[in-house]
Amino acid sequence: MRLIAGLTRPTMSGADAIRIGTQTLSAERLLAAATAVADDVAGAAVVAVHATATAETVVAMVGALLGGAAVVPLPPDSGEAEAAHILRDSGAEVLLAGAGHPPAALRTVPVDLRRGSAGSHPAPPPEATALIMYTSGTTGAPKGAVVSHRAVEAGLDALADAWAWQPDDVLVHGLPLFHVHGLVLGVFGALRVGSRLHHTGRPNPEAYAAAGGSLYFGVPTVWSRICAQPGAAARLSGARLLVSGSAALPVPVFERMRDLTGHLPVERYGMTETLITVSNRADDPDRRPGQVGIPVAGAATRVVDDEGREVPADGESIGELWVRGPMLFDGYLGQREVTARSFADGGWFRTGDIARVAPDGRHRIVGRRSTDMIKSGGYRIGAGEVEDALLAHPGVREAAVIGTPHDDLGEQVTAYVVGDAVSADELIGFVARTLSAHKRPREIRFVAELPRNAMGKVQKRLLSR
Ligand code: MLC
Ligand code: AMP
Repeated sequence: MRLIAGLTRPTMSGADAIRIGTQTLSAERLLAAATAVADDVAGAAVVAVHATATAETVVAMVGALLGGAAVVPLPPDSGEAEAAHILRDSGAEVLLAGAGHPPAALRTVPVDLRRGSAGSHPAPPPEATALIMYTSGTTGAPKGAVVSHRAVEAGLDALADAWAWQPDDVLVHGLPLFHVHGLVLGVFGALRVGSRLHHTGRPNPEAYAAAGGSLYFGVPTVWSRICAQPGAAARLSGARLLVSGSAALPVPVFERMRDLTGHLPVERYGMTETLITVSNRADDPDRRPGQVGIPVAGAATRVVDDEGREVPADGESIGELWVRGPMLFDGYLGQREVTARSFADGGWFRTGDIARVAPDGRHRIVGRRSTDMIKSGGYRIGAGEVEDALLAHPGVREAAVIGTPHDDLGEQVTAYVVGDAVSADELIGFVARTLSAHKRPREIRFVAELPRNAMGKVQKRLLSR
């Protein structure tokens, strides 16, 4: 399978080509165990994977892909409502899970790293769906972004070019295995390039420092925590490239990284729907804080005003960023109209991010069109989804959710609630159990009423940040 072509590289020889926490896998073991999974799921079109940060998850995903299925990563801490939605909406026929997964209303097949099969399965065509990744919009339940093998391959090849990512790199990160960053780049990137992977289990500064890799991935919260431990940061000075993405890297964190590690971090910009479309390059030492770089190979961008007219690349004019390229998704599963609305003529995807471009082509992301999209610790969280979860609690009469500034997480989920005799802790726990822990409000502000306009619509701009 082309997606994992790097597995046969000489760099992947040895018992620990893949290291996840304390688990190790050789390329041969991964392929044998994954082929056994492929035998198990043969004939299934859509397979969900309980996506813990374990070797079982990697084996399950590779196996499902080898078997010709589309993989749906299920965040392991998904609450009942979120998990039920993802499994139902995706049409998953089987759930693959390691030991200790919660019971699911779906045929569950255990993944065993010791099994093996020498069976063969026809390679999926480039247009086949590789992943259906659930991602929050401004309202409603998460939508499934349908991403093809072609898109993943093109996206990863473009990054290998931008970052001079070679088989002799050793990739280190500790990000979750159910989003683009940790999964597509952080697992499939290594398997495609053929560079060894060391996943640290959690993205802890000590674990990053001890890993001794050449290429490191982190979200800004991870880099900020590493910089708060100068001893750990200094141990990254021998790396080749430190890459930050999924949210804006604050200027002081960029500067601390430079001072403590001697590296100018490589910032890059992407989305679930588009994979990574804009990045700084390894061969360009002129990396400045706040700049996310230039379009990667095969990608193109436009920055447009409200009428869709391109604004000048003068480093000043701002507009919505549109992107195009072979790494884009095919659409939202079962949502033809929403998909159509998210594209402009010519195959341009409307990102919803506000950007400006300098005359030399370097991009900056300066904000988002909607206040209802929150980025907390690099996780994308829709305000509407959290409001719906809060409103399902009997003690909540009204709820309005916004992102407020947070030193560690970038933004935190803050909920304004009109409630009846319910505590903040109760509501925070309720959302964590209904959706997932990272979507829980970090703060509840109880109010007598929400500010509304004459039409009755909540005026979120009047809620203090
Ligand atoms: C705390 N916990 C609770 C809880 N309070 N659980 C239930 N109810 C409560 N009330 C638990 C959590 O389950 C978790 O357990 C632990 O406390 C800490 O969780 P947390 O609060 O989420 O940790 P935090 O410190 O906030 O995490 C920071 C972080 C995390 C950086 C580690 O935000 C993270 O992993 N971010 C990465 C997001 C990411 O990969 N985004 C990429 C999107 S792709 P436990 O068991 O887990 O310890 C993308 C495209 C692109 O954006 O461009 O890349
Ligand atoms: P997700 O769908 O979780 O992949 O989140 C995508 C969003 O993350 C984008 O629309 C941006 O708002 C944000 N994002 C990703 N990378 C960056 C970056 N380098 N700088 C600023 N925002 C980013």
